[in-house]
Amino acid sequence: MNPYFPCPLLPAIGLLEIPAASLAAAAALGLAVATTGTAAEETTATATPLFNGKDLDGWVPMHGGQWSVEDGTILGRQGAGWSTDPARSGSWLRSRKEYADFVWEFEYAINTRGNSGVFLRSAATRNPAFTGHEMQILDDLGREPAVWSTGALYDVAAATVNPSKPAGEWNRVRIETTGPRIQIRHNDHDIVDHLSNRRTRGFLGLQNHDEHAVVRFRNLHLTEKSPATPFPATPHPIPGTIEAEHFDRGGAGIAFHDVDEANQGAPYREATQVDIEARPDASNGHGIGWTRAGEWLVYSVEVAETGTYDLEIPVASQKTGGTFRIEADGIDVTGPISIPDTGGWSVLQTIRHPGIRLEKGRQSLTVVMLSEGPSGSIGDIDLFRFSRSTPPE
Ligand SMILES: [Ca+2]
Ligand SMILES: [Ca+2]
Ligand SMILES: [Ca+2]
Repeated sequence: MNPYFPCPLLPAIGLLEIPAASLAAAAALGLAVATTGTAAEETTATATPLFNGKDLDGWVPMHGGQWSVEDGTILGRQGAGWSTDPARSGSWLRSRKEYADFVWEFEYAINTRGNSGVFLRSAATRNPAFTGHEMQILDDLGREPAVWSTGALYDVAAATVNPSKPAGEWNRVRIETTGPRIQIRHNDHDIVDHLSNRRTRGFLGLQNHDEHAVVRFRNLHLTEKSPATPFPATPHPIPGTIEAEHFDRGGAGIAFHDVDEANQGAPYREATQVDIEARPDASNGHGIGWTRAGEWLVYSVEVAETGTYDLEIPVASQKTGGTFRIEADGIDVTGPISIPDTGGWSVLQTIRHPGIRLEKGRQSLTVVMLSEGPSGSIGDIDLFRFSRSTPPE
């Protein structure tokens, strides 16, 4: 569903999950949430080079194609595998990290009759032109703008004018994202201003389209407008324990997505749509409840060393719960994890998921709610405890 227009109906099952006293507090908070939105979270803005001019550090080649660095530019050729099948991806170069709200500036040059594109907020699986968006790049100077011509959000929104320069010349692009809004300036023309119903967070990418196309990119800079930042203050160390209720700061679409605007639970954190429940049996006295398919939560972490980790998660569910997975910098590292019937919403039971491969360093873990079970929910989650796998590999 469209993540920006939350369902106003509160699922009845959620009312079973917390005491009546907390509901009154939630109602009061719900009003505050609706009026203040996510503006209360702090923002920072620093332009960062996405390309060091020397190598492809920070980028990940996907599905073949030939990528190289020449004369301070990223050069793509010998692309393969592209189609309009939303399930299949061709060759592209993906940013290692995911981004939400940003200003992305870069220059590109395309060869005669060449075809390329850039991706924004795309997933690492399926066709990135359809999980996020593709801004089209073609050698098509002088053609009428269409949803497939240069500058268009491919298949979605045509450019107001065709901004293309002749083949081989450098074109300058500025793409700005703000929640659902995507604005594109191309060679000093404002050509796209679109409200998207797709992902609000994902990878950036450069397309390597076919064996004829030769595309160059240079001067790639990104300004993150509202990056997710750790709560309460510093990245959660791994190995270590992450309270489920300690998802990042940054607000909706950046640090989390929740299907309804109100916090159905306890007023533990200000102005969050995430449903935090107070429960005396939980670590830190709180956990996450009212979990629904499509919701996600971001946690900034610092992994001590590359290796394999085991995960323990205290959960509660009345009837069999649903499934979720964990992504590390946007890559699925667990597959679906199922929450069992623990005997009731008030009964925590620790589930285990061994053998999770994590790379050393700072990164974002995203808990993605996949599907609801007979309980009508995914399940209540207290915390995530990571320990080194025993015996170590
Ligand atoms: Ca909510
Ligand atoms: Ca929720
Ligand atoms: Ca907790």
